[in-house]
Amino acid sequence: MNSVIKGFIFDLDGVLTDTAEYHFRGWKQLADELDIPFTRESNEALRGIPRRESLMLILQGREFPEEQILEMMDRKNRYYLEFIRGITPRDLLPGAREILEEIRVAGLKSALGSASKNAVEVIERLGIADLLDAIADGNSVKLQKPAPDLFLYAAAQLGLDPSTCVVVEDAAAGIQAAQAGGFASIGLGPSERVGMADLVLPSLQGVQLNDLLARLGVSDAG
Ligand code: B16
Ligand code: MG
Repeated sequence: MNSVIKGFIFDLDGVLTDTAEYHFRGWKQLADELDIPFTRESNEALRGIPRRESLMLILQGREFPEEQILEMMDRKNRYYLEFIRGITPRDLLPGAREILEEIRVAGLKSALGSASKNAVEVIERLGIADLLDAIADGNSVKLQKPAPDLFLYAAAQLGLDPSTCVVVEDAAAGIQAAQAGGFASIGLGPSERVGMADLVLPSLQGVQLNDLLARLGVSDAG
């Protein structure tokens, strides 16, 4: 791992805010309409997984023509868009704004690295658009996590080498993507899920930049 860190790439859902609940409600409404069983427990498997792949997991091998697949994805997204209309800065997860501000004050860079095609709308509603130097979202690259492409795109937007960036993720697929791209990684959540990250924390609450860098065994560029 490089000993100098110049930037951070943050996942959105599960790291900066908890849109997972709204994704769940959208999928649940669709699944109910299709009479397909779908529970909060099965929703856990969709963490960090893009829209089409999420639908495939819900359909569990049931086959539909492409036209209907597209309609289902669109229907779920319409429900989701309704839910996220209510997002405000109060929906930031504890510690999220504080660490973004600390990174900015320290002269380091921050980017978003989210699989969501709705990420820009969410960060604007959260009021953190001005704290992010670059956006990589579900529209930025073709290959999604666990492929490293999204994070590589984010690092390129920041003008930084992957070895100088830390990815912060809550999903196993996201940590795999970070490692595949040569990034240092911080996993938020239980070690059964993100235990392969370089550093595992319960959340960003109370987290301080210097402490993070020290625990990763790196220093900042300053
Ligand atoms: P959309 P992240 C992911 O966000 C969510 O965790 C996942 O549940 C969702 O299906 C995916 O975005 C795509 O979202 O339907 O809005 O394009 O964790 O990568 O920030
Ligand atoms: Mg996530």
